[in-house]
Amino acid sequence: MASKVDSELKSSIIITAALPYANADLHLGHIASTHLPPDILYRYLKHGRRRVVQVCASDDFGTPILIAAEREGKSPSEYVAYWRKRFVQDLTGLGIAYDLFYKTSSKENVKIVQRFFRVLYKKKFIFPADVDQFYCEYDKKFLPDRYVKGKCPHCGALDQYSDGCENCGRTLQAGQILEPRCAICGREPARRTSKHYFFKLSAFSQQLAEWLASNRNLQPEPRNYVLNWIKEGLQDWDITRDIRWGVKIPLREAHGKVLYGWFDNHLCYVSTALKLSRKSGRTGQKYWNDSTIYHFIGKDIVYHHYLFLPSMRLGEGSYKLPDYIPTRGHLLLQGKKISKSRKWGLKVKDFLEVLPADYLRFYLTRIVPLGQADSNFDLDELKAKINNELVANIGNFVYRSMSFIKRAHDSQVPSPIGEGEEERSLRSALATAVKESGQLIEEGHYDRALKSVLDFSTRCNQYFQQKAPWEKRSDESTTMYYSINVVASLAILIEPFLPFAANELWKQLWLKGSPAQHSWEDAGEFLLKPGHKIAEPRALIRKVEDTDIQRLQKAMASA
Ligand code: B3M
Ligand code: ZN
Repeated sequence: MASKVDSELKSSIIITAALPYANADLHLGHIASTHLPPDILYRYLKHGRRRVVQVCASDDFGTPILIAAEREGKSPSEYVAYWRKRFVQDLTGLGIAYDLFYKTSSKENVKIVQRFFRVLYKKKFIFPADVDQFYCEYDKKFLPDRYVKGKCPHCGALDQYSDGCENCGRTLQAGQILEPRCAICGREPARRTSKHYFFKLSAFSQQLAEWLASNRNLQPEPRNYVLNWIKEGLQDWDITRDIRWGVKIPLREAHGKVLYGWFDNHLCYVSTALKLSRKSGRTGQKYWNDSTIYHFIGKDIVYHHYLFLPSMRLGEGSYKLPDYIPTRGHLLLQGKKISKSRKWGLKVKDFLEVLPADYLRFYLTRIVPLGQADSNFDLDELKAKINNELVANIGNFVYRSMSFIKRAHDSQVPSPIGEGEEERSLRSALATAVKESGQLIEEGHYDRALKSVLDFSTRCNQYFQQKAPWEKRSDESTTMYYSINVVASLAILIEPFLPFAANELWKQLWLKGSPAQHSWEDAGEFLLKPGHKIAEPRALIRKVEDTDIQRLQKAMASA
């Protein structure tokens, strides 16, 4: 991705992450592609005191959620409220700093969704058509999406939902599934005609192709395969469902239907961001259109974000398209695909019961690149990376420097006596790390940005080792002045990745405020003056033990 951040210094930035369905716990897959990458960018931008907000929400509507609520004997709104609360707990636990984690069922979202519908309908981008639908005579209802199971017409996989095949990944249109069965009672459903509304996706083919070709911030891989889909021809899109749980169709002849979840959910990016804009006193639409917009997603929802979302905005006409849609691949666990039905996954809450949030942030950032390739979460590698890089590299340098100051200087930062060759070289390594890591973050390469910070920390360890302050040479105070100051620099540089460790370190350095209040460039300055007293050093990061790994292994198999 090309970096535009510099030239956009004055404008505001809106960052969104794909909305989790309100029917299951967040697992590591959600975090790797969708919640952690934007949080690194957000935290970094805040260091520059940029006007940036980060929003997300629970995706509340849809058939699977309604079915699950019915099964638990809860009202759907009660059911989704439970999950939203769980999401907020997990995300807060991970230090993902949303300015607002809202919901697609909010009154603000319903309002904007209905407005979109009305405008698109008036402009004839939405039109009615009769469709053949499954209907269960026994349960007396229409059976959309997950209410019907059967055989995939493409690959023959059994026990697939009627809206898409988990096995071959294709989406299915109503009525395509073979050997259909009602998911509630198991009986074979009848077919009935029902009036639905369609969105004229095909009308936007050309505009979409132009936008995809001209927006140079988009990643080439998704751009190219989406352009291919357009070439193959886009199908108009059934945006109504015969259920009660959803945004009501704002027409008199709504036929007891609601809008399909993918019509309303991405508009929640807009409605949620606008709710924050009202707080800042700016009018909503202008705020949106003056901002740089990022939508972070996983590669499984490219179709929806590169086609549905922009075409609805183009058709309605008042909200600009995204500037960036950072798209990342799937996360495998121990080499295997995460799967609910195969009970293979790792929930955020289970991870946090065993190890601190920063460990997950660190490891995921290290292994997930910007791109479509899948990444593999491996427990042995997690242990090795934490113990060798986080503990033995950063943790070691920080602890050694601080303990030395405590022991040899009564916890006071000593005065340097001149600057030698090694000091000049350390300073220049610091300047490089600050610049390089910042640039890599702006380009979306968080893995490489973190590596750059780690390389600097390696350099700090070498400096300390070379200068051997314990030998009490004449320039020992210079060594310690430099060492403790680059410790403070590291606190700023690790903050987007490891916010908990960064803040803890800040406290131990007895500095005012927080590392987040400093600009990125401040990391290149020496913030600790001679005479400054530091607090009691404590090990920032503990090692990962075999018992931790065993507990995580167990949690994976029972996810
Ligand atoms: N809830 C699908 C998913 O969780 C969907 C994303 C909505 S983003 C507007 O992958
Ligand atoms: Zn299939």
